[in-house]
Amino acid sequence: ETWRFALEEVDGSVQDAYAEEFKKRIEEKSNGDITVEIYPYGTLGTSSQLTELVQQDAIQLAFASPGHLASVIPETGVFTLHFLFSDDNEVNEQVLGSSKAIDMLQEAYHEQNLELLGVIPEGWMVWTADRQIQTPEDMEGFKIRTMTSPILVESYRAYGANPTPMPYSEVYSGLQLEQIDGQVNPIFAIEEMSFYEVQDYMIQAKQAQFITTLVAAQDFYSNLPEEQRQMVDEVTDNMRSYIFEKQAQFNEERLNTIKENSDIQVSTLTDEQRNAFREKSMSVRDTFIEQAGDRGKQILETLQQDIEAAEKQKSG
Ligand code: 6CS
Repeated sequence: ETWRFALEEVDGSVQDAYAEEFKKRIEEKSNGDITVEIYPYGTLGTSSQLTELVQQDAIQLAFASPGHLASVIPETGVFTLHFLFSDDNEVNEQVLGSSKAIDMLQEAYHEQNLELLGVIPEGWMVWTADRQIQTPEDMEGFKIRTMTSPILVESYRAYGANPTPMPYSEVYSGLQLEQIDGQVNPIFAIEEMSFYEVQDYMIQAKQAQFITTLVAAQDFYSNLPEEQRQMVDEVTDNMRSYIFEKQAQFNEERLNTIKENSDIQVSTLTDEQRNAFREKSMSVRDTFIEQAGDRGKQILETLQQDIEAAEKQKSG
């Protein structure tokens, strides 16, 4: 039996590291009854197309990042809201692995023929640009590529930027041809997609994590024999700590690679500078609730409570 697993990222990415380890663990545990075939980004289509293929059970497993998926499941847009999650990514990882908000979200996935298997942070979203950005004023008229969900577009409109949604595969050429002035992604992706080669500035504002979701075709998942379903649940649970360490390692190492291979200017916003963006970002929560309705509102509030509680607990 073959399970097809599609990635929204290329070979060597965080999603690839996840899939390779998942494959290894499943193939071992099933004593070779199951083979996992991995399809890196570019082989099957854009993120949105991959989601459609899973909905049809043409592919059994895929990553479906809220930055795109919120076009289909608006509730997932919660993961793209700015200044919602903790500045401490260990807190975020803990909340994403345990919050009741994830169960509420499962309903919304089921309505779209998808089974939600995990919510996974991949690192801080970092701006790359053709100019220095330290204030919302610096974003005035800035053509920033965003993922394709409407709520993300609103997040950058709130800063005064001119957001341009497009698929991941078009970003490099968009930057090179100056159709866009900048983009936003975690550091590992900025390195492996070579965006840093065609940009002059990298700005770390810690406004959001890149959070992805792992999905299965719902029919596939619910028709699995009980012991295989348990195996999938167990493996995906245990994968959490594995991938959390990997993403931290990839993001750290590749910042060095970028610095070694270019003279891109890397900066980090101060708390005061971040606050100016934070203030502007707050109105986007209302837009999110308009788009995601009551269930979206409940998910947002549950996450807020859980993040706050986890932060308190950690600081003692
Ligand atoms: O920017 C994007 O569209 C993509 N970025 C990453 C890091 N993963 C998948 C996503 O589609």
